[in-house]
Amino acid sequence: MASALKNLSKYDESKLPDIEDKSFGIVVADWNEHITHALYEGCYDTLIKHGAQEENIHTVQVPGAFELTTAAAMLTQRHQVDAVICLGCVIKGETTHNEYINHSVGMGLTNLGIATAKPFIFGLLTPNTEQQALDRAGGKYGNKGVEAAVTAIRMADLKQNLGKRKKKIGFG
Ligand code: DLZ
Repeated sequence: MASALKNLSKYDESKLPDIEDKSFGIVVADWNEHITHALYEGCYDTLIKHGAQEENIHTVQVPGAFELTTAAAMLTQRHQVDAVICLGCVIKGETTHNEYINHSVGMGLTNLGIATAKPFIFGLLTPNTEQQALDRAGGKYGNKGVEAAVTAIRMADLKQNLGKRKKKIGFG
């Protein structure tokens, strides 16, 4: 198991670009809020740490993970953002609700990204147990909210660099 080997939230901070001029949307689901709000904190703090201005981070809370994609689309209609990060946690239960919600969010964000050529980041935990979620929301495997923020920063930068017509992006 990859995540059993290392804390995936560790990254080389010096390799990330400054994002002072970038805007972000964060959509966070309230279901399992003891998990998702920890993801949000990790995500928000990471954006601020790398230079994002508070006024350029637009946060929206939604009831559950299923609502993430719709709210992400609404947010991009209202605000000019360089990336949208969606955070949620669907814990497997007795029924297969988790499969429907998780697939729907995955496909929804993929479709939004393709349709708008904008990064929509999948920050949805899909654990089998609550403990697995806690381990990834500031626990022994780090915080997936931090990782989602790092991905958003890199993707926002990618879009800007593509506009500069560089020959190679991401190889130094
Ligand atoms: C209904 C439901 C269930 C059973 N479990 C979760 C969950 O673990 N995590 C989550 O984010 N949302 C859950 N929901 C709510 C749905 O995402 C959605 O809010 C409702 O089905 C209404 O569309």
